[in-house]
Amino acid sequence: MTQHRILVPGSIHPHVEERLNAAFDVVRITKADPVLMTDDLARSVQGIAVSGSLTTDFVEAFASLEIIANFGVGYDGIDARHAGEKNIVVTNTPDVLDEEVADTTIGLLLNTVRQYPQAQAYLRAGRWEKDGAFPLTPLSLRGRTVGMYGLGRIGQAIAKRLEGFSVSIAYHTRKPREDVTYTYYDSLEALAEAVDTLIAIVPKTDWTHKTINADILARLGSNGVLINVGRGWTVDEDALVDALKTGVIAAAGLDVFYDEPHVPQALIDLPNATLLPHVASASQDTRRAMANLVVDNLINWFEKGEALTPVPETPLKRSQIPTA
Ligand code: A2R
Repeated sequence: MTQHRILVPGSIHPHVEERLNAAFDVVRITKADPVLMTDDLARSVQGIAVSGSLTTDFVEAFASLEIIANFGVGYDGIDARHAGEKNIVVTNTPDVLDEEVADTTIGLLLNTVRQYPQAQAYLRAGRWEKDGAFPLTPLSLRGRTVGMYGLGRIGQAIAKRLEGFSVSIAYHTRKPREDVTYTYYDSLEALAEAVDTLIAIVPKTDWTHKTINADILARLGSNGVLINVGRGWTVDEDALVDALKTGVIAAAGLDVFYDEPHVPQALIDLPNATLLPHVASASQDTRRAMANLVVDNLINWFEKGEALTPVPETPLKRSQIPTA
C-alpha cells in the first residue's frame, strides 16, 4: 500500500501505534495544537488517529486531510458536521464495546443499590469480626422500574441484561424504536416521573446538556437511583449533589463526569454516590478491539475507498472527495 501519512496527536492506545507503524507513514506531535503545525504537516497529512479532541482550527490547517479516526464511540471531541463540510470523513468505534459497557453498567447499578464496595471495605477494615454484620442495605434492585435515557447500541445491550433481572423497563429517545417492547415515553420528564431508576446512555450533544437536572431528579423521587455511563455533560452535577445530600433521590452511580478527570469533592464526600473513573469499556480485550477498529477504518479508507464505521454526519466515500 502507498505510504499514506497519518498524524497521531497526543497519546493513543499502543496497539493503534503498532498497527499504524506497519501500514502507514506515521508522524506524531505531543498534542493537537495548531502551534505545533508545520508547512510539511499541513500539506502532507491525509489521516488523523486520535483519542481526545480536535478543534476546528486544527482540522482546517490540513490541506489534504481525508479522514479522522476517533478512538471511542463518542466522537463529541470532533465537530463532525464541520468535518463533513470539509469533505473529511470521521469514524468512531461502535459495537465492539457495547457488551463491556453494558456489563459495567449492571455492575455499577448493583454496587450502587446494594453497596458492595462499602461492604467489602467493611470486611477489609476488620469490622465484620469486630462490629458484626454489615448493615442491611436500604436499597435493592428488587421491584425497581428502570428507565433507559438512550436506547441505542449500548442502551439495548444494557436493557437486554436488565430483562434477566426481572425489572420493568421503559425508555426515552427522540424517536420510539419499533424493534423493542419496552414502554416508550416521549419526554425525559415523563420517563423520570414513571420510573425510580434512570440509566443515562446518550451522547454529548447540544440537546443533552445538563438535561438530568433538579426537576428530573425530583421526578425520580426519594427512592430514586441515577446511573450515568454516557457522558458527564448530561448531568447537572450541582443539582445532583444537592439531590443526594437532601434525599431528593437515594443514590447515584457514575462512571462519567462533567470535567474529567476532575471529580467534584462534594460528590466524593457523598456516601450514597458510587464513583468509577470512566472505566466502562476499559478492559484490555475491548480496548484492543477498539484500537483495531481505528486502524481498520484507516486501512479500509485508503485501500478500498470507504470507511468501516463512518459517523452519520459524514457518510462519505473516498471517490466523492474532490482532492482524493
Ligand atoms: O434520540 P434517538 O432516537 O436518536 O435515540 C438515541 C438517543 N439519543 C437521545 N435520546 C433523547 N434525547 C436526545 N437528545 C438524544 N440524543 C440521542 O441516544 C439512541 O437511542 C442513543 C444513542 O445511541 P447510539 O448512537 O447507538 O450510541 P451508543 O453506541 O449506544 O453510545 C452512546 C454514548 C456514546 O455517544 C458515548 O457518549 C457513550 O455512550 O459512550
